[in-house]
Amino acid sequence: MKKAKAHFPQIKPIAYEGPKSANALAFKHYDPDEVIDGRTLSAHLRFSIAYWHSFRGTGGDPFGPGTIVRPWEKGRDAVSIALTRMDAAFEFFQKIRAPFWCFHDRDIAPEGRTLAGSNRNLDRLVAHAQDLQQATGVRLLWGTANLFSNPRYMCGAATNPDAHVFAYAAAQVKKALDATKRLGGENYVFWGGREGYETLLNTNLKREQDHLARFLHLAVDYAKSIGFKGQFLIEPKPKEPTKHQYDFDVASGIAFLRTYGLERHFKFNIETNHATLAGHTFQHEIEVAAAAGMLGSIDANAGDELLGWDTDQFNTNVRELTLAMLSILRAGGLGSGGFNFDAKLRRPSIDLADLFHAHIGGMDAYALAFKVARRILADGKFEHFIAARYASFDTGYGRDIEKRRTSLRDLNRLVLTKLGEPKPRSGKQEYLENLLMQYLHQ
Ligand code: XLS
Ligand code: NI
Ligand code: NI
Repeated sequence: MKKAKAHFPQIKPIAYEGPKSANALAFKHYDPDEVIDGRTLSAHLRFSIAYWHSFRGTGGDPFGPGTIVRPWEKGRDAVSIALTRMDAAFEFFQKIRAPFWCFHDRDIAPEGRTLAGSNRNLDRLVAHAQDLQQATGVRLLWGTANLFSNPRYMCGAATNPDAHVFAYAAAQVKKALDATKRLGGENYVFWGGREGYETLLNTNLKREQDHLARFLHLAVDYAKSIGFKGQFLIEPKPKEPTKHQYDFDVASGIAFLRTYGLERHFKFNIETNHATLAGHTFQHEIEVAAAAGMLGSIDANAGDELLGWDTDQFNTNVRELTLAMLSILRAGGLGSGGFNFDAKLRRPSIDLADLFHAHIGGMDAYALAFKVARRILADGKFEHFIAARYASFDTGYGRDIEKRRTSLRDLNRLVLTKLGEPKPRSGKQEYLENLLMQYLHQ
């Protein structure tokens, strides 16, 4: 492969310079090469860049067109532009020191006039991605299919009332799975963009849910038939673009997967901003997935407390991320997952350097949170507090309850003859919040 021309000539690969550095284009907390417990920080955190936001996002919103104009967005035709764009993307992945990337089929290759034409374009770009992955060492965290932008999917893809659209979406997923496998993708994501409804006046909810499950089973079967070993992930989101999305949050996702016998094949890709849209904290969604052994990966971003939609901002809230990281580390980490920056620049952030500032902040915040969470766990103060809070279930009748060795009759007798009234004990929330603050500002 010929050496591509630099698309970010002014920017050198981002280096770690430590917390005191005044260089805005340096990491303050994320040293990708730092070895912790025998693994580099880069291998612990598995950061990934989202192609759609960073290389297809233009800053457009419902009130106005895009503001971000990239110098590489020119060429003879859509495919040649896509090839150059991908060169720029891989240069960025390397300079920002991200070991992974993620994409939707339609982010990397333009749609053709027919499915066969789209597939040809995709093949072209997947071949190019293969070369670039090999040349740079950047790997694919996950692939997915865009089943929500094209007008054919306006009433959903797998949940579309028209079987023709279901079939088309199935064909598109088959191809996206082929592409993901070819690029060594470690996971494959289903985000149910328009798999929901706008009004129940025109919707058979039960039938749509059945169809969604059928669709996922078809994908599982196909993956098995081609020997794709990646982990399947569901990415819950309660709404937007639809009024109600079927994979509303992790809890409803678990219920859905179990209802249809899919739970062995899926884990969750949890997005911070989707958690908050569902009325949960980020940490809550992680805990619910971890409790079911279904914590898969993270779409790292943040919403805005004052805006009720998916603003997909870069997250520098170290407190929120430390709590999330605590739950992730307690669960034993993300396995084949990683932290994918499903986040976009604000509309006025039009400079090339802004793309770097955004990711540097996101990576530094996660690295800091990782270190603080590790310190908290090593000290064990919170662990001991929580363990002590439930200690009455470790022995005696408490243990019998957990081990299913008591009945209502037994417990009734016990309270009447021996235990009497329970003695209230403080939950100590303020004490614990202060303790957390101490760790955050050491
Ligand atoms: C949109 C989703 C989307 C998925 C991938 O809200 O976050 O970007 O991550 O389809
Ligand atoms: Ni996402
Ligand atoms: Ni999102």
